[in-house]
Amino acid sequence: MERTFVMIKPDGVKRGLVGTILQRYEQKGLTLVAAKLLTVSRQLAEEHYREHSSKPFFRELVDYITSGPVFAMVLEGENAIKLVRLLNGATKVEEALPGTIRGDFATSTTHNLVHASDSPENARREINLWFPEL
Ligand code: FUP
Repeated sequence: MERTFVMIKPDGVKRGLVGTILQRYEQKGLTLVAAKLLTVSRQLAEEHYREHSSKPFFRELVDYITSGPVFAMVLEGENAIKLVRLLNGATKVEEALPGTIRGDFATSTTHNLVHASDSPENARREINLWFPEL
């Protein structure tokens, strides 16, 4: 069993897509281990996205992720990290295929609805950062 950190970003919460998105993960067979709705501090946002701190879009990314509540969760299942990223779809909006969450609901690469850990190392780091109690 593998665990991954997943977040429905502020546009997903504002658009009322939490239930729809969560349903896709659950229907696939992933199990919800922990979840919370929270407004993200700049400190947490900058730590979460620290690998992007030198990128031109970093400020916009931090502004966006702190702009309203997010729904953060930990999902568990076999190959959970890869599976969630498949369900989410490609990062770039023009590459996200229909049938994926981004492909079906997102219209912007920055406002792309969901985040999920991309490796076992990052999953560990992100779960510790967002759910230190686990
Ligand atoms: P992902 O792992 O799919 O979240 O994608 P990345 O880690 O590559 O990017 C993190 C976030 O940066 C993305 F969710 C969206 C944002 N981003 C941009 O705003 N512009 C870009 O050119 C690339 C990424």
